[in-house]
Amino acid sequence: MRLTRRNLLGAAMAATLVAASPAFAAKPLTIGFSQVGAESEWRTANTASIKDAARKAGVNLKFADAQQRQENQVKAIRSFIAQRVDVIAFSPVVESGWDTVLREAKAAKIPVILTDRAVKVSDPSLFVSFIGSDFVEEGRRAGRWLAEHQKKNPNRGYNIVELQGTVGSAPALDRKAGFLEAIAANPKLKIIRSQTGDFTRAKGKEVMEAFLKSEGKNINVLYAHNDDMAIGAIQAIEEAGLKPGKDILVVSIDGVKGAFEAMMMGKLNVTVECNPLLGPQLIQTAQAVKAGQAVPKRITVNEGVFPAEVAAKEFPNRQY
Ligand code: GYE
Repeated sequence: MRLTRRNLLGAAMAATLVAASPAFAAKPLTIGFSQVGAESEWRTANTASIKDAARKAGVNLKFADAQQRQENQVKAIRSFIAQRVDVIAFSPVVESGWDTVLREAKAAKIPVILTDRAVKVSDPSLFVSFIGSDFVEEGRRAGRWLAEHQKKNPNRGYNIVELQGTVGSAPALDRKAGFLEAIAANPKLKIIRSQTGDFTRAKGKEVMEAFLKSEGKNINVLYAHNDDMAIGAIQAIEEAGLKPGKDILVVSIDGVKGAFEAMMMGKLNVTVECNPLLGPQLIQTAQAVKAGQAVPKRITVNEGVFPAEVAAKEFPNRQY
């Protein structure tokens, strides 16, 4: 073949096409991700962050919504194993009951990354890394805010009602434990009722209605394990003819926009931040694991506490 300009051009074009064709490009990383559900504003932001980070990194994300049920997560993980994904990631709805399915993933040599919530397993090698917040510390921060508030009114007692998150979930167990620890030394702070509101607005409202029916004006403080339950409960408090944020102090966790709006209206007193934007860290960790690099077993997230006084100033900076 004579090397004419036209031939050269044709060869160059063909080479470019070959390089760009999927058969020759490096195989994209495939991650199977089992999400808890869509129970809260926090979860919506978490899902968006993960999908967005995967898209930006060119990762093939297989996303499954478990609708708050462990059995759906187990099914999703088994299907990811059958599909031979590169990495499995999931946010476990509850802490216990994962040994069997995680052993199956290990036997299939598929690394598992936990995001957001922890698991209790007999063998820590069943997952490579856990990326998420320190929920005990979040509970302590909520308790400390209340203990500080109480110091300003030292003679007053405070009866607290608690709206717990999903039964058996790491954030519900840990946020309860951290809060109790922070108020333990103060006899003026007393939890009089505690029940789950499953992290949703609807349940938060329903359970608060029941608390109000049985305890009425005895209630001085609501401690909610997330903002959505607090927002539902705020409605119940108003419907009972009381002022949330004043007649009943409201303390919650997450720091979603809805909480900042409630603070700006004087209906919520403080929210402890829990950052849902875990997508970029998850994708980076999955890529590192796939490349055979060592990753930290525990990756935490930096977070703050936002009382109502700073809500208006902070609101424009909020990303979720
Ligand atoms: O606080 C709550 C969500 O696991 C940290 O789950 C997460 C919690 C979050 O439903 O709003």
